Amino acid sequence: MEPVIERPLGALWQRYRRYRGRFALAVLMSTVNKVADVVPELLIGAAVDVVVRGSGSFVADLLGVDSRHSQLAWLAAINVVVWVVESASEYAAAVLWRGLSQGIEHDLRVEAYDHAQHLHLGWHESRASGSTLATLNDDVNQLERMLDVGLPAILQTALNVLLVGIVFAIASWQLLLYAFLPIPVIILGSLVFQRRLEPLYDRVRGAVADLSGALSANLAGIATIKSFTAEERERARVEQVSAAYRDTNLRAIRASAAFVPLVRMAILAGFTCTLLLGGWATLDGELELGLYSVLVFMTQRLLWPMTDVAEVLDLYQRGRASTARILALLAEPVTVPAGTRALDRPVRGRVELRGVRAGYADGPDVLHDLDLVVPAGETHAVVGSTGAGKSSLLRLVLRFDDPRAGQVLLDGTDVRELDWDSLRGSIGYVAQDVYLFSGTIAENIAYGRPDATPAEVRAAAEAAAAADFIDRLDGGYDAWVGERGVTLSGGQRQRIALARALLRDPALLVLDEATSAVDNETEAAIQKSLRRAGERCTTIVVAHRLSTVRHAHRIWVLDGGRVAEAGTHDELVAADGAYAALWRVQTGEAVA
Ligand code: M5T
Ligand code: MG
Repeated sequence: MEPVIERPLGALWQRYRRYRGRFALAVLMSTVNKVADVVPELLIGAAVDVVVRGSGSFVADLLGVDSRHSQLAWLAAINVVVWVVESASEYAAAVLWRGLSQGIEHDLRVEAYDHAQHLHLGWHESRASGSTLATLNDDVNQLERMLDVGLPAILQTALNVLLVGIVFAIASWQLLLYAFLPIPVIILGSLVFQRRLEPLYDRVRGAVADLSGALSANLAGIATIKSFTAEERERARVEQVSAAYRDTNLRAIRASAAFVPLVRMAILAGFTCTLLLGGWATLDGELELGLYSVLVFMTQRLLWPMTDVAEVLDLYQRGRASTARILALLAEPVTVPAGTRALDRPVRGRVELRGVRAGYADGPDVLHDLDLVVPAGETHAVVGSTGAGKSSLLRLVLRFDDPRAGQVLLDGTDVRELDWDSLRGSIGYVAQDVYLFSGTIAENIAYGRPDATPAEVRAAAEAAAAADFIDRLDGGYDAWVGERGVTLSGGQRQRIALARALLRDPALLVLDEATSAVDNETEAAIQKSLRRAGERCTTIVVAHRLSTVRHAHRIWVLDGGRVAEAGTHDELVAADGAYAALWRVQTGEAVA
């Protein structure tokens, strides 16, 4: 279950306290800007007043200037200054708000990615990678519009109401009431709409994650789709997910768009009141003409931006839904936290499993009551039919998972107590499905030791019997592999992965079918160098091809998550059990 985030924007505010100074500055600039924005309107009124009343005008009183011409010149001068202030503060506000939104977005993206990296492997495996990607990318970007456009707009509207309210209050209490008539309606409407929109936008964000999940899964499996000519079917599936996104979005848009007419009707009412009642009052001599014109302009200026309230509400809801998803990811607990103990150096690589019982998620046990010891410096093999639990056992040693019962120990210390550097830093691991990063061959080999010299990289490649084919590649060690470069064969990829593990010079080498895809001759070459490497480290090898493991100090035969037999190759063949039967099949004796 995903953690539920109550009041996500409040939580965001708490989280980014460090931005409060910049936030305050942005608010200040927006305020200056807004004030400077209202002044010209007042100046219009004052100008009308000058023309109408002359030496009795407001400006004449204020500045003590009699001539109408100089009064107007004064007004023009003030106007120029105000416009300069307005433009400068507008620029400053825009830069500050954008900087704020970009900064928060960047921090959130990096923090969320880093947190996701530390989450349990099982968490990643249990959900579509595209859905996590949607949160890290799409949801984070969604914040931009809210912080960039939404927040300043809310602030501007609030300031508008305040400033115009002050002017009205000074002018006429009655008109203040009329002009502000629409505001309670708009506020009430916003609250109602917000409640209605909230679940709709949560669903929109969910649909985005589904869509992104489907797309990235399909792109990753494009070769399979083609080989089964499933393009039509996949198109239909993507169409379906995309239609679901379109429809949830449309529902949200329809609901939020209904708010605009409501706002407009309320505004119309307020504007009509000021226009008519104010006009009548002026005709009756109760209101100065200058003031009347200011009030009419002001009502326009006050109410017009209110139509944006609907759009801002929309931005706010979208941003809120996205923030909730990002914060939910950040609140996801790290269920396999690092320990704090460091191993004494040099690490020897002794591995022990004591009464280990393990399984995945809510599923049944995959390993039952497993006891197994790999003394330091020895090479042990784990064999058994597919699904017997070999990879699961290795995952426990690397602590990708924790056992349900029992203990996994490295050099006599429970792996749960070890820090990652002592545990994973001591292990060279080649996974059953090799992953190469987009980059050069050399970068891939040096992935676990980025400071390795070219000579060390070459030596590791030679030990993995990869040097020959790398030399033949266009570009050699600088050839690009992975997403943007040459695609290597299965066996070539395995050898790069093996070189990568060997370059670490690990205390414990863990190989999961690391040579399954190479030919017998290459495998023999690799075996030779592995035996040499094995003199310096402890090795656990999983293999189906028994010739790979026959020289191991000890072979553990797993069956259904239990140790069925264990011993050297010769002992197991002599025991004439499951291993011996398998050996006969592989050497062809059984056929005869
Ligand atoms: C052993 C189950 C799998 C199998 C059993 C990795 C993984 C495995 N399993 C899960 O339920 N979730 C998982 O994420 O565990 O699987 P294994 O350890 O991968 O078997 P193996 O390595 O001996 O098999 P193979 O084919 O690699 O030789 O029941 O469903
Ligand atoms: Mg496996």
